[in-house]
Amino acid sequence: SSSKMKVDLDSSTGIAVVKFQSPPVNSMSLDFLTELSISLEKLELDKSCRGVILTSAQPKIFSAGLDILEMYGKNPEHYAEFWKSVQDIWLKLYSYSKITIASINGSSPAGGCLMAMTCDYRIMADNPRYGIGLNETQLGIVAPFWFKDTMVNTVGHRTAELSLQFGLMYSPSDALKIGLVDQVVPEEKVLSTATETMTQFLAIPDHAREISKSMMRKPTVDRLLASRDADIKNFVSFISKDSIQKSLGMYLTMLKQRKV
Ligand code: CO8
Repeated sequence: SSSKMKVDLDSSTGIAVVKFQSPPVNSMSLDFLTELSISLEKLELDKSCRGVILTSAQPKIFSAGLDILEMYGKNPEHYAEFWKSVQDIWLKLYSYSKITIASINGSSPAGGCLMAMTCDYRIMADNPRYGIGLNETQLGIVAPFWFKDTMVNTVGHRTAELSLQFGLMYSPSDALKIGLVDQVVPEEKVLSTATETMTQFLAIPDHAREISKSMMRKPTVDRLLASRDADIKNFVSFISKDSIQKSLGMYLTMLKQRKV
């Protein structure tokens, strides 16, 4: 295991648990994304692994999403490198051949929600203090088309449209109602429910399941593959704008002032 990812593979069941351990909030920095990518690659190549559960080692937080500091006050080369690694992790997870289950044991805004949505199944802790959603517009930024596609594929067009415009964060029970998560269970049961659900997936022949998954997801994956460079250019020019940098700066200040 690397420093930000704790990986436990049970070779008798074929189930790997990848725990994010990047305090305080598992924000997805370049290092976080690189380590997650390496862990996923290793597991993909490991024949004794058939499914991966993503969860958090931090209490109350699944992931705070992209690390805002990677998008604030840096140079264009940095933004481009960061965005490429965000694309990489999405491409890897959305087209991952093995079963993936998100064990969402805390809040999961923006990039955290995106990561959960790339999984085959989502189980969230029933704590009403936790929220999940694509809240980008609340930061004055815009979720890119492939974030939007992932949400449409998960909750449908109308719900995604409302959700994206308002930058809605959903409580676990509301997330369940719109189908953003598949199950809500008591906090202490999130991981064990993920394992039980994984066992149900494992009963399906891998090959048939993999082809079905790919059939559902390939058009969405291909859209980004066809325009990766343009998408990076878009991101870099958008995030470099003075007005956007100002919004992010205000949002960071707000996050810090919220402190008790
Ligand atoms: N990036 C960097 N730092 C963060 C982030 C983040 N995403 N989230 C929190 N932090 C920092 C806080 O500023 C704080 O720092 P400090 O200790 O220096 O004051 C520290 O982490 C702890 O945060 P909190 O005190 O807020 O912790 P809480 O336990 O009270 O709350 C939450 C945890 C709920 C996760 C809360 O921190 C939160 O809501 N964070 C913001 C989450 C967010 O809005 N993320 C959006 C990121 S943008 C994204 O993922 C997609 C971008 C798409 C880009 C498209 C552009 C074109």
